Amino acid sequence: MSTSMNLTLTRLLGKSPAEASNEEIYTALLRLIQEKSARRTADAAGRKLYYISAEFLIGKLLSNNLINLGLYDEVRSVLAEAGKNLSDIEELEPEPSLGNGGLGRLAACFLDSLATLNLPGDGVGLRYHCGLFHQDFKNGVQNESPDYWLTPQSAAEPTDILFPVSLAGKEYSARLYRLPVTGYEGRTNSLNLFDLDSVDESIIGNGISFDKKDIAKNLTLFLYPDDSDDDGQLLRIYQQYFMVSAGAQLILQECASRGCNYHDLADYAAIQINDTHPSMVIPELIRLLELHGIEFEEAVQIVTDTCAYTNHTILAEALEKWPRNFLEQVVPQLMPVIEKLDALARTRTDNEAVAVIDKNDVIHMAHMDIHFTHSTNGVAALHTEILKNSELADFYQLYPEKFNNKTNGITFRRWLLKCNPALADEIESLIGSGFKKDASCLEKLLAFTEDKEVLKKIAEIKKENKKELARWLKAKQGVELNTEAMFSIQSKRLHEYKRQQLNLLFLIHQYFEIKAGHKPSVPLVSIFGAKAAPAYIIAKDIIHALLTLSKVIENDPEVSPWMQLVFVENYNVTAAEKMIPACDLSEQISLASKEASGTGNMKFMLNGALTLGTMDGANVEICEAVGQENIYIFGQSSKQVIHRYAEGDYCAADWYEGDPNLRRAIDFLIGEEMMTYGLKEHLERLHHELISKDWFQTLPDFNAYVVRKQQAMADYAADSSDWTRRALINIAKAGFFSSDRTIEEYNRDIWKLKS
Ligand code: 26Q
Repeated sequence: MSTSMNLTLTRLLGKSPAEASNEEIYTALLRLIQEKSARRTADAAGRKLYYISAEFLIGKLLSNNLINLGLYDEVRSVLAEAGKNLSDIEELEPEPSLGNGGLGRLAACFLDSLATLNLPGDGVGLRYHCGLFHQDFKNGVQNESPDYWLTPQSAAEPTDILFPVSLAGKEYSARLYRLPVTGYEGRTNSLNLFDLDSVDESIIGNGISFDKKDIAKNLTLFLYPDDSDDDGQLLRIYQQYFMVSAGAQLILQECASRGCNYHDLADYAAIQINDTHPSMVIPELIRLLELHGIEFEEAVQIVTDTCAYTNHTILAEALEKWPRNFLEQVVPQLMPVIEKLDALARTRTDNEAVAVIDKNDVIHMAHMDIHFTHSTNGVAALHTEILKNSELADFYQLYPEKFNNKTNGITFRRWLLKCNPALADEIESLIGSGFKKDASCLEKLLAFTEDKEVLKKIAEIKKENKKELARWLKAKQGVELNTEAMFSIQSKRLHEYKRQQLNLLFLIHQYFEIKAGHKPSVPLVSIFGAKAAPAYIIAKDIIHALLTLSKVIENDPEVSPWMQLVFVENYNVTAAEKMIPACDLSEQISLASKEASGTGNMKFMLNGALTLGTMDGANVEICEAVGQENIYIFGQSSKQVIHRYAEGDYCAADWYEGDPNLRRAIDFLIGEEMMTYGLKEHLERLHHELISKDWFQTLPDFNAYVVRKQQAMADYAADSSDWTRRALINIAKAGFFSSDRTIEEYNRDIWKLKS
């Protein structure tokens, strides 16, 4: 019985926990967290990091904060004694989905690691009223609705700190909100989110539609407003400038209050630009420094020394570029600065390909970043090599010293301690608690790979996690999972390069095999979680095909005992925390060279799944860490893919014509079974896309994928103890993928902060 925690909660509640409702306890716990975290804030000594990002996919905070403040076990037991269940209380917290995938989740993991490592590092972003849309399925089609997360008790505290921001010549006032970021046995930093008081949720109409021109009311309503038209794109620019202008003013104000005279800004601040979305911070800071009387050339040097840029993508279409007239309209005050930056860059090289403003009057944000920051990094070893040797080769030639790699990582506090407490406890009982702060300690688990008792325990934990996922899905979506089956999971944003469609073709192939009497070695439950951008037609068609196939399988008694296809609605951090610990086979099947890193791959590995993947992104480093025998690699290499793109000779139709199995699987999409449950237009469009374009080369990797996946299933069925042994090796080797390691590298090479 923890008397002091009982007393604290009773004080906060004004009554005993037993008498309080779950809502009251939730509010009291938020206040407890506030009190405890406030005691751990401290001013930076020397440089302070500002991680500026359009996304912070933080996920639910309650339990994570309790864990990081060392209160979780005590609170849980006091509540249990009062007949309350902490996980019921967790349910009351809405998830802040302020990001759409890897880049936003990475920012959240980095904040956790910074605070845990006692480094002064704050986030700077936007206080969106609705995070990424809420997804549900109607008639097998994705439907989007607003995802409100702000509640009266919401943890982001408004402040009286306001900054003027000029948008299209009109003055607005950005208000700062602060969210405490608690480190695990570390310090408390802050996530600084800006908002506009006049934003008005009542303008949201059908689904997620709203008047895109009413900036005063719509500015921070949504993360990723639909940008399929000009107004949507302009709104993105409004959002981005609002964020960076207020952010730059906050940074200058904080540094000045610590004694900075602006000439020495780089001694007080390090600014990390998370992809190109916050790139306008460069010209904005230069503009502000000039207003403080600093000459242009010196201002450029100061900003270059202060800022660093991270690239998260090699897809050319995701590299932001804006027509000059868009920026002229929204941020005319930046144009003279951007023009001078363009002219300055042209004095360094006459290579037109690296211009800030190109011949067509298009402004390339990534180019501005590379010229005018001191560091450009990729997010996995292979990704950085591809940037240096192909995508950004011209820049690498110009500034070889600026390029460096920082392989991504994940915080083990959320992705092990929080989401898989049984596994964390088992690890602690085997190797002690050191791994919670020093992930490399996990290697000590290698001493147990031949210990049958340990393997049995690890297998039991996995089984229990599968049952837990099954209970959750039953309650949420009414589906029953066969927990005796192997669980394969592909959860990530829906994108053609990630190739959910390859998994789809495998499942169709498997369906045919079962119908032909070739039963697989083990029943398979294939679980998907993914949101498609609302305007991304083919991505939505892929979701539709998967949902339709799911029905076909479910309604076929010959097939359904052997395979199941489940699409988890509204995949978000909360869902990921349930799914990842229950996974046997982690699907990381992007077209080699296209996935910058991936971070889901790391989460699955840490939770004891084996990876089925291509040699792409961080899969390459996972493969090196665990060894070929503990991972299932298949498919073309990045070199082959890059070569094929360069030659331009890929012809999907040839592959389709040349392989009867493949042809059978693709044609199934428009066959009778699928048409019984699905929509002709969607299925025909996907069918046509696959045989006429297949831009991400699904077809050449199909056979290799089928073979490797069936091998994984056979291995799983043949010797479950050996499977668990290999899973344990994956867990033991996951230490490198801790975001604590990543942050230490950023700090060593780029930020140079003092703890
Ligand atoms: C760009 C222009 C216009 C509209 C939207 C965008 C846009 C929005 C979001 C472009 C990219 C993103 C998000 C990218 C992202 O999440 N990238 C992922 O970053 C992870 C962290 O580094 C990597 O692990 C993943 O490989 C990468 O896909």
